[in-house]
Amino acid sequence: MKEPRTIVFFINPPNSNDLDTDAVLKSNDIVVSKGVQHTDWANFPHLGILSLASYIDASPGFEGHYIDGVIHPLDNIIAVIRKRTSSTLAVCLSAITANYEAAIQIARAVRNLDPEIAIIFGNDHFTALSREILTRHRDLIDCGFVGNEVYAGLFDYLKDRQQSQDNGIYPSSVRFESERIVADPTLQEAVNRIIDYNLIDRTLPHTAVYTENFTRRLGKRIQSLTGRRVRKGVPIEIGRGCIKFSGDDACSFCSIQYGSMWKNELPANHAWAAIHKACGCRI
Ligand code: B12
Repeated sequence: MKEPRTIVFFINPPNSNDLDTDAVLKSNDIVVSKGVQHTDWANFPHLGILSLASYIDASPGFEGHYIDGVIHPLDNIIAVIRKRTSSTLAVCLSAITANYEAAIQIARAVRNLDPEIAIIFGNDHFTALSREILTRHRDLIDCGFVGNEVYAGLFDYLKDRQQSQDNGIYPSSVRFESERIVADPTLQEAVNRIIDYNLIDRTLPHTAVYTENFTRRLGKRIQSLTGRRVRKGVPIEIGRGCIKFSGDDACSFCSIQYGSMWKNELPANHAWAAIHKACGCRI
């Protein structure tokens, strides 16, 4: 019997305008975003795919791989998948409008590499336009998930794909089944607390670039504004407020932001430590 495939890639595709322009035009897609709307924002890890990769990696029978295409060129991303083709179960693409065409290009390359690898989409662009995207790319995208509460559905879908099935109920999924689009309802989920910051550098190195960019673009500015030296960062969504759950990490939202790697390196007089003192959590 064949060994079951275990590897699941979680990819933040590069911003579409960073691809070779000719290739983008040749792919004959409608270009939904313009170069001028993008920046190279490789200052922080991509928390969405890190969180999903960590969750899946911690599940028995799966290996989660994190890749940020804002740092690594498309060819390198495909080469990494090519090297592991026969063990790769799925490639999960995190699509916002800025990187949607790049996501489609990665999906096409993976499909050409091995049609058995499941192509899964998620994040805002898919959430907003799931039916349109699936109708246009029904032969390319096996399944997509809408919204944030996608962990249980994604796990169930991957588990079934591992056993060559895909006709169960997968909360938050949208996909083609028997010639029609099926959307399974979302189930309320607790915040995922499994975050493995080691995954950031396990498949390809990312931290050095994040740190270098952070220092150059933000560190100096923070120092001139606050007098504090900050070497690394992860974004905090302050618009959402601080969700204060009790527990070891005190603040579950911040625990997403400050996993061991970043947290241990945060000096007590760090600018964000001050922010968090104000919000009352014990980082
Ligand atoms: C932090 C942040 C950043 C950070 C980090 C980005 C990153 N790569 O993680 C920085 C500052 C670097 C950044 C940069 C940019 N950002 Co920004 N960013 C945010 C912000 C504030 C929070 C995102 C976040 O971390 N959420 C927490 C994590 C855990 O959730 P998540 O990433 O959404 O992932 C969840 C789901 O979406 C889903 N999911 C995600 N990916 C996948 C993939 C699969 C297969 C599945 C199944 C599910 C899934 O599951 C996750 C768990 O629940 C959002 C606004 C918001 N409140 O959401 C804007 C936002 C995502 N950014 C946006 C934009 C436009 C950009 C830039 C293009 C800006 C620019 N002009 O350059 C760049 C793009 C950089 C890039 N290509 O990665 C827009 C996207 C609009 C759109 N839908 O197209 C948003 C929505 C802000 C806005 N309203 O305009 N951003």
